[in-house]
Amino acid sequence: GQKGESATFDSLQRQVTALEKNIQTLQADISRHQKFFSFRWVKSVGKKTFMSTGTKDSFENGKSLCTKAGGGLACPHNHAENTALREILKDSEQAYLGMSDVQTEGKFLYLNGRPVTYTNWETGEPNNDENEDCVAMYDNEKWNDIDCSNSEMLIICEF
Ligand code: 293
Ligand code: CA
Repeated sequence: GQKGESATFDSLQRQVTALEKNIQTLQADISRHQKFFSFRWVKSVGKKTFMSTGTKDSFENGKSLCTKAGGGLACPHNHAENTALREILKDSEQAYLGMSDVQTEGKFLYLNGRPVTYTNWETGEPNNDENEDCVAMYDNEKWNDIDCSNSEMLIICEF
């Protein structure tokens, strides 16, 4: 009868109102978490997210740290990604990039073996100064080839 239908309608309306309130709370929580995580160590660009724990280490240790976490060593493939990565660096910090020319001097390859397509070298780099096979980003967003065993490089991973 009509009474039953309107009781069902009232009940549904209350449920919808309650759900709307839940969604609002969740959206506020998500927004707060996004602000918290993007404060320093996390930068998202397109479908990629760069993340650092603040650890400084060598190229090999950095690679394994990122791989174990389910990602890879940060590797910008275009200007937008390069800028996002730079935003994680504090003044005078440097970070290893996921590429090297350890196989053939002067031929930089991504860690999957494909040739590097986007670069942002500092003037005069890469200079292979005393045999440098790895690449690090300076805090000015530019790249320098550098020794792979330098353990003072910030490790930034990508996911
Ligand atoms: C040389 C010349 C410097 C340069 C440096 C780096 C080392 O010392 O101008 O900054 O190499 O390329 O990776
Ligand atoms: Ca160099």
